Amino acid sequence: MARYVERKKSWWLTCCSCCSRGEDVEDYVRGPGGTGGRPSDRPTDGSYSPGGEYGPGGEYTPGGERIPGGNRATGGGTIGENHEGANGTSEPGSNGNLPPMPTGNLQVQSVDLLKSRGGENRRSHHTDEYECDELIVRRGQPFQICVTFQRPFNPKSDQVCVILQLGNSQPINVPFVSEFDVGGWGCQVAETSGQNILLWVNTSAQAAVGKYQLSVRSGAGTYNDSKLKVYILFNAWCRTDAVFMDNEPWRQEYVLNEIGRIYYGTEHQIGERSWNYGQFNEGVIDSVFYILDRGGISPASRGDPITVTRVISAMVNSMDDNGVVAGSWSGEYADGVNPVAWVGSVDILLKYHQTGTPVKYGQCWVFAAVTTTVLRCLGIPGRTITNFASAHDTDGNLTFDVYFDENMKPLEDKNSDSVWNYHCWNDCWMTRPDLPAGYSGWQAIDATPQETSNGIYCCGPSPVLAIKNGLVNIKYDTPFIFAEVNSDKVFYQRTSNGKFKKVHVEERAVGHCISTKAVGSNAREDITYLYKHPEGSAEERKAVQTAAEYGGKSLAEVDAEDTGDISLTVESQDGVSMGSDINVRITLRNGSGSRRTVSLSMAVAVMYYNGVCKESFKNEECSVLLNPGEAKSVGMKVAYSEYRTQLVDQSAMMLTVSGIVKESGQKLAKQHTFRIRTPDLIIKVHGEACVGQQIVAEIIFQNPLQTTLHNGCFHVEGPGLQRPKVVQVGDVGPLKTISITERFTPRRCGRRQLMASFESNEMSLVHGVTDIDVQE
Ligand SMILES: [Ca+2]
Ligand SMILES: [Ca+2]
Ligand SMILES: [Ca+2]
Repeated sequence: MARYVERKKSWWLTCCSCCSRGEDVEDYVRGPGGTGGRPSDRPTDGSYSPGGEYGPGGEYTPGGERIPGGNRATGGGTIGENHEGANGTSEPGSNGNLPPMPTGNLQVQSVDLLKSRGGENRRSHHTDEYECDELIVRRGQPFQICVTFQRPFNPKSDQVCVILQLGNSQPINVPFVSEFDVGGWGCQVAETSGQNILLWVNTSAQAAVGKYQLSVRSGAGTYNDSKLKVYILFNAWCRTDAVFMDNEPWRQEYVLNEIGRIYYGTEHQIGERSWNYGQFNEGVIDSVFYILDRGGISPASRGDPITVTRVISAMVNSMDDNGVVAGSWSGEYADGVNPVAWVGSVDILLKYHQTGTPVKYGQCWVFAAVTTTVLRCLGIPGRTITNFASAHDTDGNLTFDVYFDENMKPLEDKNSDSVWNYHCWNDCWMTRPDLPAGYSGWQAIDATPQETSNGIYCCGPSPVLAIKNGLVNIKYDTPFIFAEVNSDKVFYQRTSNGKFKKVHVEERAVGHCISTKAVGSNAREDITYLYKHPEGSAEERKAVQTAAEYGGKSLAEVDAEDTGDISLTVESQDGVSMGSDINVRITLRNGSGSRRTVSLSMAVAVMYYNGVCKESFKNEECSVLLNPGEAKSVGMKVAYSEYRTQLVDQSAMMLTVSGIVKESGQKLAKQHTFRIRTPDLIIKVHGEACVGQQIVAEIIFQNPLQTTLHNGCFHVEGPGLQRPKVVQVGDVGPLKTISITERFTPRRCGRRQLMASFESNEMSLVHGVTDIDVQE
């Protein structure tokens, strides 16, 4: 008995304001034979059947009992007004001693959202992987709920109405419909069984995404319970959803895959690492909704992926809005986490949700990877992409500009444009009803704070096709992304009157090997063709020309000086391991029929991956004499002892070669970047992995250097396996091997990946990953 008293009490306390006066509700006498009403009594064959395929023996009689327009009872008054309180018979306390009311106004006793992770609702909505016990559904697709009343439901005379409300926005009264309108709000009775009814509830394919409160109105009033939460997400499986993606393997990858590969390095030495997006990890979905709240998106805009992704690109960086990740390129990360040490997004998102303050620190791949997590968690197909030799056009003229003095020495204070060795951003998939036809599909968004758009640090969505064709008038922020992938590199020399003249244009310097993880495998997929026409093609020149015209600057004005008869190429060894010397070779070719003398300057500087160089630490000059038609190479060695104290985060260096040909006055200029390779971690798993059973993994690192690495630590995590964890190991001696042993208990079955990284004061960017097959 006490159980029912308790339930009745909570029922009234959360009911509509007219009833919830806070008085205790005493007795609540269960009726004779009242064993029904438990959710377990519901039919179990409730397969996904939009359009009203009712279960066997369904008493549902189409026709009479639907509620046209949603919330209006046919009897005249609204259902909400028709509760018994109006007659004084169900005032709290007033009916306590009455017997049950088999014929009274229909009163909801309980609502079961059928939300279990392995249940039909969550499996058919592809939400069963979320480590969250709420009902999570994708919009535009029906789900079932079971409603239990105090007496049998009479389809001929009873009405019920499902109400969904997002925050304080206008509640949605889900109308009863005879057939589900594809992608429209609607409700149908699937089955009745004694006091239970099984309802199909269909949400609009334009519904705002978020945490809704569900309530049910019946003849006796509205049943509210704060526990009745429904999380509604975007739906790539629904044809009428703006993020619909008509390809199951793509959806598996771009919505459901929790693990990604992120590419970095240089176009010649592409590195790759695994990343735990972890969009299904416990707490992540709430963090993501928190981000939307912090981003201040109105409920009306929360259904629009254009607005939502633009706000995500703003909120993932901390600029303007105290968003998720604080960027730093300083090399000093002591008061946070070194950007290269993160192994996944989960830690970052959970920390942000807990503290409400930006998490330190990130660089482009961290911003992009967290963005992918947010996109996939919300159900928007998304991927992380890497562009090599990515220009950052700081003055909006759509060219990457490099300035030299009269002697062809770089003018670092004037060179504000830069080329990042690589830069990461995101593609996300949606229709673009706001643009002329043809721009639906992949859209680029970039969450790394680089340049403001309408006054805030956000970027995109910009249709990838518009970027490809140089249509920089197509919103949003297409000029910026166009410049990243296809700006011309223009070299200027200061003349004696202090003005600059163009001395060289490289049309192919920017935007190479645009990469993303392939669908269904760990291979690298080259998607450069989506972002630009082939270098050297007429279409590519047309795109650059088009962009320049929209940018108000015709390339016709840009006449490079005659390129001359001496050519210059630079090669460096591929993938030199940390600790080894590096050999660079500069080759000059004389294409003329005369002798040529070239004065050459070479400068090597350590660079941050964003293209910003430290002051050069090695400079050489020489003079090269070339006979007609002759080619000559000049070698340059950069010893480990020279670079070891110089290196910053990503172990990259830039060689700038410039020169003047004595006889012709021709200017030569070339910038070449190269990268030092760091070692990999080895991960060994001991024993068979089963859900709920502890297993052991050994993670091994060998110091390749003759020097001690200080303040070493490992980051370890894997979705469904191991929550993010940091293990401090202190100093690692010269050439020493260390290992750590991690014990963890897999939470989910299937193929999982365990990832680890190692960082120290002297060396970071050390990663490892291994597959683990987890049995049920
Ligand atoms: Ca921001
Ligand atoms: Ca520029
Ligand atoms: Ca180009």
